Amino acid sequence: APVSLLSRFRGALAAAVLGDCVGGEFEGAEEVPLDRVLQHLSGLEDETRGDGILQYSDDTAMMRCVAQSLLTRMGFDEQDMARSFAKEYSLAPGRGYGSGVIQVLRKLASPHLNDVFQPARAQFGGRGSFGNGGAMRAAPFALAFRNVADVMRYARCGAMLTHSCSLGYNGAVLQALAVYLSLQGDLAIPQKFISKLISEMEEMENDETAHNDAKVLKLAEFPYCARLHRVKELMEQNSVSIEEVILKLGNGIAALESVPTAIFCVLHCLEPREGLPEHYGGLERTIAYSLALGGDTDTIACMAGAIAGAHYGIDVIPQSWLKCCEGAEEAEQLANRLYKLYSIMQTEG
Ligand code: R7I
Ligand code: MG
Ligand code: MG
Repeated sequence: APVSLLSRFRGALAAAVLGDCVGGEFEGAEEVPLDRVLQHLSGLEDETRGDGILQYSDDTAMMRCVAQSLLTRMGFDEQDMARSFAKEYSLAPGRGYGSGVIQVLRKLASPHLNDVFQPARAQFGGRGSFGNGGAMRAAPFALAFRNVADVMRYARCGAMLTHSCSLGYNGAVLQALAVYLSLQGDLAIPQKFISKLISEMEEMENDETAHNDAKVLKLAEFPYCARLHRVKELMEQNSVSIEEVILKLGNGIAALESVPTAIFCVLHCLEPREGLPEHYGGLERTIAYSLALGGDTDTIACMAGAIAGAHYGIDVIPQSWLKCCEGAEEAEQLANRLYKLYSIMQTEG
């Protein structure tokens, strides 16, 4: 049966939280044997584990702020979103935030701040952060706006509240775009999906600031497009090793080293793969595969989860897995509310 749009909305946010919660176990691990991943995941089926035993991290905390702010303001309001991030951080500073972004979040709490984008611009010697913190929370933008230009524009602005380097905010744009296309059912034709991502990112990266950042950081001229072309090449290969994925796409905390990787995880797991249990569906494969890459596992699984969840919908996510994740239920509720907002926008044109 076709997957309803509401099911896709709920799947996107719930699977993002799932990825964050189950990925926390391996964050920063260099190599994660598949056996350990599968053991970790099958442990979630144990009834005695109790509700919400796996805590969410900064990825989910900030994604919730984005969704909440888009809902209460019925659109993007930078002041409100900035305040929401700052408040969330002050209430729960121990969620594993990046070491740089903490300074931004502290400054955003100041009542005397006029320009909410200024603290982000002061990061890392004035170039801004290229971390994946903008991308990890970008999914709700794809659920809040009808057309692709708005999704991209506001995902960019929302990321710039903490990540002013083009590598940081363009990673967020790419992640929001991937979720958006997945919601539309575009993953049914993977080649079309990746080609659309490349053509949109060609436009995003055709920009003086982006070219300059790429040059300073000694990257290809169109860094995201270059990575997406590698994703395409890996898709065309008969077999791909974990080592090759890490080498060609990365698994690190930089947005460039993780957003294209998350996209690859989803595409690679559309089909059954050797080493992954036969009873796993695509969503379960995507989560397991993301963890097996090691590195920034919570964030890569969170981003891959959002894209995959938007494709498969909520109904195929194992209930036992969701039950173990703190905040999974709230994510579904936020998705329900975003769906309502989306429906209103649709009728009003
Ligand atoms: O990007 P950010 O919010 O971190 C997100 C990550 C996710 O994995 C979360 O799960 C959490 O664990 O953290 O936080 P930032 O502090 O902006 O960036 C993360 C890290 O990337 C920084 O602490 C730096 O180590 C590195 N980094 C940079 N290093 C040098 N120069 C980011 N930008 C730069 C840079 O310009
Ligand atoms: Mg985290
Ligand atoms: Mg992380």
